[in-house]
Amino acid sequence: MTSSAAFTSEQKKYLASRIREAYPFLGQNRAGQFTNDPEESVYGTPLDDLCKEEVIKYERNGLDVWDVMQKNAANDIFPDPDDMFRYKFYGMFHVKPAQDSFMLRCRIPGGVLTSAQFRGLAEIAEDWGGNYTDITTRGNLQVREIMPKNVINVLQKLGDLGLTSKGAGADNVRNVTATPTSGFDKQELIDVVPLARAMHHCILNNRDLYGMPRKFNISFDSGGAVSTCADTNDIGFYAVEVKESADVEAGVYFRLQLCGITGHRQLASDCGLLLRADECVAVSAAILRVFIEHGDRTNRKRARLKYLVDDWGHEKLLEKVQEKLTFTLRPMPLSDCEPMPIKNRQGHFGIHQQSQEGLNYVGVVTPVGRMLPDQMRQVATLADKYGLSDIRLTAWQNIIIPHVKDEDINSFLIDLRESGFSHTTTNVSGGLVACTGNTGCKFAAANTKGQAKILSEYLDEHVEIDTPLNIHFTGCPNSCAQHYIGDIGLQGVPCKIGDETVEGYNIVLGGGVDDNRAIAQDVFQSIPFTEVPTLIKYMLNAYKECREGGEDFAAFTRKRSSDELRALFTP
Ligand code: SRM
Ligand code: SF4
Repeated sequence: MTSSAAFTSEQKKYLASRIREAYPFLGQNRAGQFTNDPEESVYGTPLDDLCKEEVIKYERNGLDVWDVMQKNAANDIFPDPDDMFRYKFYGMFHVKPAQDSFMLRCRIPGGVLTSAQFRGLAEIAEDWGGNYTDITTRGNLQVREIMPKNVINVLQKLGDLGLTSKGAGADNVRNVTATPTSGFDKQELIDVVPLARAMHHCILNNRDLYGMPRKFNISFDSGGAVSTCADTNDIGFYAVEVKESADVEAGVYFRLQLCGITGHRQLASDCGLLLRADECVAVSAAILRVFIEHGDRTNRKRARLKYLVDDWGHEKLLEKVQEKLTFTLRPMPLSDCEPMPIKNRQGHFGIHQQSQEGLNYVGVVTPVGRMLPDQMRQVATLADKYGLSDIRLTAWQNIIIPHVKDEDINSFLIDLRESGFSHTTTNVSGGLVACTGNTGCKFAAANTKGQAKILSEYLDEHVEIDTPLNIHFTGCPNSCAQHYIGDIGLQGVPCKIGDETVEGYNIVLGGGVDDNRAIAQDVFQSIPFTEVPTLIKYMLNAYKECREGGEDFAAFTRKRSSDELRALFTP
């Protein structure tokens, strides 16, 4: 703690009363809260009870460090620990000891970029970063190895590109995701990019929507073919069709799902409401404000929406949300809606016809999301030459280039190949997702990105799999790459071989999202990575031998207990 810790509780109360006398109504306090009682509590939590991060936010709002960043940039120094936390309000993470530099996390609502923005991001990585970028599991982009002197250069350029990183880290609503094929997907019910953008701007322009009790995720699913994993989010909107109902006109609406948080082994659940598209942003803002007012500010482990709803239930939460709305929430059982369209698990790569006659989108494989600036420029050129300069990033850490004409497909593919990219991949590599891992993240117990590539190359060479498979590599229990939704999920752990500690994984099996939803079950613990490729090869061969009909790996594993799977899959 910094300055406030220097005062006793009595002194703080005295100072608070003096400030109140001098300023009877302060409006919005430093924590971003609208109040006339600014110095005694943060949304009802007494100052003495606040956890460390809340004290930091209380002492100075994370949005108010621009001058500090400028000064530190001029002197090429890192901030003090409190400002280090506040820098994350600008998407700047000091990732020491993994790397003694900043990582920039952008905000790219719906993962939608123009080719000019893509080129600009490549330049940021080249001029001020480590000369590479990573697509994240929220269809977003990170640039690493930024030195303190370049923080302002990077943020200014991001602004010049029409992008921002505000609220990309710390206790803020993270990048708003949307189905990456929105606007051109043959099976979508509604284009959800406008909703993701509206949500993004609502957050950016309401100061009270920063500095929540903890991070928060919002996602919009269009009913399209490619998953955006909306049910792993705190709020997941799913487009649905209502054909016949006494209560509403036939049409497309949204279901509201709440409290997805897969690191805590929970997918979001439907809360019994039907929303019109134009109601979704207001409902999200109301939920955020209820969470801001009532979320736990004393214990970080219980500060996510899940724990408020665990205490209250959906009903009480929705009552509080209703109080903040100017329209009445509309209950409707999920069973009164048409079944949600099924996802195409390979829809994020390969060539797919669009809803627009004669046009196609092409999913380009970018293994574990890493790209070099030159590769990014090549993608931008392809999007300009064959498409409408539109580039989409997916939660599967790859790229989609839409609007390629039928007659141009062949030359597009030739150019794509010449750029060193491919639109085809195997059932293993196509579903490979990996978090940053120990080359960049201090929490990681393993080199997730590197080992994910080694594993997929090994499996591509040694096993033939005829059904899509998602393999998720997460470096620690935080679950950034969502191992609990993988057909195969690997979570990094240190392992002992004799006296030596080596990188290894716990392995979970049978997870999935959307129409295939399930939290994977724990099957293997502490397997050194050197043994992982052969173990998974054995697993996949055993599955192929024992499966019934064409059942996929997830269906196969879900029919069996953890003990049965361990027995069957142990070589
Ligand atoms: Fe994450 C913390 C990377 C998506 C759950 N996550 C971190 C930090 C910031 C660790 C740190 O404090 O230094 C990682 C930075 C590594 C680095 O330097 O790159 C990090 N998380 C990532 C990314 C980059 C993984 C990736 O390679 O794609 C993802 C960035 C998404 C984005 O663009 O915003 C990322 N993290 C997620 C997800 C998935 C999602 O958001 O859809 C989750 C699980 C969902 C959830 O709601 O929890 C996730 N990250 C966490 C947690 C655990 C939070 C919890 O309450 O359990 C932490 C730890 C924390 O917040 O204290 C964390
Ligand atoms: Fe870091 Fe753990 Fe997230 Fe991987 S899962 S990026 S190791 S915090």
